[in-house]
Amino acid sequence: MATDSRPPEAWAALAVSPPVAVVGLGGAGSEAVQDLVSLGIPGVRALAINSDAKHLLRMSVEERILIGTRELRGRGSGGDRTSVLRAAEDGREEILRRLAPFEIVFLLAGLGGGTGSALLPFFVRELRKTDTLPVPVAFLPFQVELETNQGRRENVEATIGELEEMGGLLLALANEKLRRFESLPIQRVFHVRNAYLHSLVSSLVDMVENPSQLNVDLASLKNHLREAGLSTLLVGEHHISEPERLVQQAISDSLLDYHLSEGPSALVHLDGGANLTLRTLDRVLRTVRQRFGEPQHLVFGTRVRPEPRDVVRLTAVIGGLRPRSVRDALRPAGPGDDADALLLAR
Ligand SMILES: Nc1nc2c(ncn2[C@@H]2O[C@H](COP(=O)(O)OP(=O)(O)OP(=O)(O)O)[C@@H](O)[C@H]2O)c(=O)[nH]1
Ligand SMILES: [Mg+2]
Repeated sequence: MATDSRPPEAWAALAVSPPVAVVGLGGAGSEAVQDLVSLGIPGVRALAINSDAKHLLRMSVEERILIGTRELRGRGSGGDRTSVLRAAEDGREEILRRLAPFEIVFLLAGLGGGTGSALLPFFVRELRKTDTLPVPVAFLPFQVELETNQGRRENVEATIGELEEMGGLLLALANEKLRRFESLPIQRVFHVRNAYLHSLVSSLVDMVENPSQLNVDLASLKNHLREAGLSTLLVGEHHISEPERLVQQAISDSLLDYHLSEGPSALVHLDGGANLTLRTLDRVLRTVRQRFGEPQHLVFGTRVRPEPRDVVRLTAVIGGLRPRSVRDALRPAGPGDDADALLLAR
């Protein structure tokens, strides 16, 4: 076994903060990234990639990349995935070179248009060939968009089909689940969803960057997520006296209707104060295990702040959901849909 006999200061170089990037693909993805930046994501690099020059110019994201200037002339694709794919091939080397330094890259896209829908599976496939872990986040369009626009529906189905075929992690967030906020202005509604994502990005960075007593190292975190399959995100905050309610509430607020498959997986992160006890953690984990039928892989981490706090915040990625549930999210629930499966998050 080779050992490193250098003084500990020299090891510090190996423990530098994990570089995480959030990358918006197409219009909706870029807007989501911009919103994440506005919520504050210290230490996380933000990029926006689009085929629409006008839209990209409006973005205040630190790195912006225009693709397809030759074919699409900076005008967006108008829903044409095929020409976006050609453009992506042209820009592949340059974009991958820029993404190479990062350990974890969130790829955000609203499905239905041409740009985000084509680039999401493209870069997931490319990054999976490297050491960088891609975390694809797909925003599923509102039902009304799918009912009134056949082209959008076809783009969504093609993209989901490709991502499912590839397997591995896919985080799907359904816009339809945001209807419960329908009295809010539209941008505010998307902001609610982006706040969920913000919580996930911050928790992941936290887990590996702020070592605490219950810390998850970067390698195990990446391995866990790599295998998670179709996943949903749970986020919630509640008084520390009721850890069970914290989990229940996060489940009922989740942004995807889903069915559980055999052996789901769970990544659980708790953010609390100095008074966060092992008992509270235990009650949270026990509730997660009860609700998700004994996840086969459970990884957890905590962030304990120096001062006591009344509330504890939960962020969890529940993986191993049934692939067909993404398609279910694309049509209204009918009678008997849930009969064969445990359906949560309603
Ligand atoms: N503008 C916006 N649209 C969103 C958001 N979240 C989801 N969407 C939906 O995202 C889908 C894709 O739209 P765009 O992102 O504009 O499409 P695009 O990827 O830029 O593709 P093209 O413009 O066709 O090249 C649509 O169904 C939108 O309704 C959001 O935060 N902002
Ligand atoms: Mg666009």
